[in-house]
Amino acid sequence: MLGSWKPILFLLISSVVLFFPLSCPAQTGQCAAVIVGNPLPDLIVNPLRLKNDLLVTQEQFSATDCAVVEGCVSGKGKHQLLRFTSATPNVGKGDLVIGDPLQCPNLFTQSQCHNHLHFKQYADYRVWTETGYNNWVANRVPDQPTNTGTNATLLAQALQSGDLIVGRKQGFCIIDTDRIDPAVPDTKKYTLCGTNTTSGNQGLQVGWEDSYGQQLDCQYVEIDKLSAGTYFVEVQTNAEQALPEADYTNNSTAVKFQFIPKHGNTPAQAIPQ
Ligand SMILES: [Ca+2]
Ligand SMILES: [Zn+2]
Repeated sequence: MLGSWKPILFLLISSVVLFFPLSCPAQTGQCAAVIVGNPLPDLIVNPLRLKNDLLVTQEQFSATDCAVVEGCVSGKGKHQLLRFTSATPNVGKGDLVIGDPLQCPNLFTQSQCHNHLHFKQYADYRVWTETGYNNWVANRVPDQPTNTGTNATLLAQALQSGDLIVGRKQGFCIIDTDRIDPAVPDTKKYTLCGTNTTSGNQGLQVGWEDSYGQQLDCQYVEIDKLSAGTYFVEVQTNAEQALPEADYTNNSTAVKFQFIPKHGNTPAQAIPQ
């Protein structure tokens, strides 16, 4: 009896071996290593989340607050902050696989204050004058990293001239937060940030976004001395191209806003244009 099952069993196994890789989404290897032949992820910044969640706050910091220790604000005391949400969808054809950040010292640094690892190059936050932003968009090289060549020079010049009012990097844990493509399965795969001593499992599935809400620590830029006027807030993900992507030219999003400083009892406002 068993003998007659053998050919069927063989067919079954060989078809599983042959076809499973095709039905399973291709992805990067651990620590975002490129697997030759596999489609790459493609990160973008969600423009609506950035636009909808702009908020100006006044907040008090002590010298031991992680925001001060980590350099999210310039020092202790009261600061005016522009808060916003950064959400980064993966619109590519391959998952971004990172796995346990403890195994990826090339990508992550330990934060003693937060007791977890930060991927420092995940998102750059910038506030620009109108002139400054228009000049940046006209002259930057979108497929090149921001830490070398023309882009690095433009950013340094803009910071010196005051057209780039503030620019800094935000540490991230990269996980599936929200599904944005209804065509992909509604099951999270990468959910665990990990800590400095326990393993995590980070990554970003195709059709999902990693979202950092405006209420979170360090989810802002300091705008203490900003005067009334029109500005741009820009978020660029993977600006230094530390993670492999199919396309680097779509990694930046900006929202134009009118800034109205606090007057009398009316709090300061950032009104998206
Ligand atoms: Ca991209
Ligand atoms: Zn942290």
